[in-house]
Amino acid sequence: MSGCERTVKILVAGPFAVGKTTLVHGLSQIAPVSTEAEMTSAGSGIDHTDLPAKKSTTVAMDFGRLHLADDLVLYLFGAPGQSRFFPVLTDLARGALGALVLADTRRLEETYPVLEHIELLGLPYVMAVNLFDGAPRYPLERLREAMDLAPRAPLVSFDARDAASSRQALIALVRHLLMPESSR
Ligand SMILES: Nc1nc2c(ncn2[C@@H]2O[C@H](COP(=O)(O)OP(=O)(O)OP(=O)(O)O)[C@@H](O)[C@H]2O)c(=O)[nH]1
Ligand SMILES: [Mg+2]
Repeated sequence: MSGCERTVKILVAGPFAVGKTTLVHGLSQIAPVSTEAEMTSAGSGIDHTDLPAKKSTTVAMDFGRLHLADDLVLYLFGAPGQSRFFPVLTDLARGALGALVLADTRRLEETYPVLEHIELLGLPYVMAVNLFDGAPRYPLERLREAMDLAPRAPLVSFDARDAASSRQALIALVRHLLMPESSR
């Protein structure tokens, strides 16, 4: 490790099943830590147990590490999505410099409470729309209005299954964090 290497903690937040674990696992250069628990009928009516490909959910956190540049290492902390886990989100946010807040255009309203919580914590953020196959596509400016984003919070779209695309979303966040606080 070089002397001038900087390590930065980043929170990856967003509602249930939006692709947080997929992003952290796709980008991590170490074996990622995951805390997936199998979804059972106990979650019926609470979680979307109707998503056929979704067999597990994050109950504590995802953890991964990514060398984004020679002198910059990101520690990625993926939070659980459901609002009953917001205390975990609060704990994970401690020491984080910023958050990537994921959204799915089929269920945009589910991102509001997460966004509100991140704003309450005072964390700078970038909203990243994960483009699921068949999900509606909207111009980013319309999405910005619909989500009532902070005027300077960047909004990007990406595909969590594609590491290069996820990387770009994180670069947008790092660029935002590098701006002087007065212009964020
Ligand atoms: N089509 C498509 N599927 C995706 C994408 N990202 C994730 N998935 C799938 O969607 C499901 C949910 O992904 P996860 O990464 O587990 O979502 P999560 O946000 O970590 O979910 P929780 O931890 O339960 O809140 C998985 O079956 C993924 O394979 C995407 O960009 N496109
Ligand atoms: Mg997860």
